[in-house]
Amino acid sequence: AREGGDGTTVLERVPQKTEPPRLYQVLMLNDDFTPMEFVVMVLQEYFRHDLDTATQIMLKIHHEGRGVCGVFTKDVAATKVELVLAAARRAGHPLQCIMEAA
Ligand code: NFA
Repeated sequence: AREGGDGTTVLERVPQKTEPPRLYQVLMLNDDFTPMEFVVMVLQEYFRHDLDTATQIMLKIHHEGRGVCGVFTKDVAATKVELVLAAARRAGHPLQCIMEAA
């Protein structure tokens, strides 16, 4: 806002130069030991997928080696990775979960 010279106030639009936040994919990697049911549970509990979608993602990981669980801002993605790894270790499974710039 600036003074108009005649006692009025002039409001001007300032160009917004903030970029949208970078996004990160959270992926899980296949292994030979983690039970399919555990992976499906993780996809439902931590990524809010329904049973059908979680099963499809799990099978994609199983067959292709990796699959996207979701796409998030950096802090949220990092937290998801930590939560998944903690749950897997707690359950005694070697499941791997990583994040990659989208
Ligand atoms: N490959 C695992 C099995 O046959 C299942 C699995 C799927 C593990 C996706 C990790 C990720 N029990």
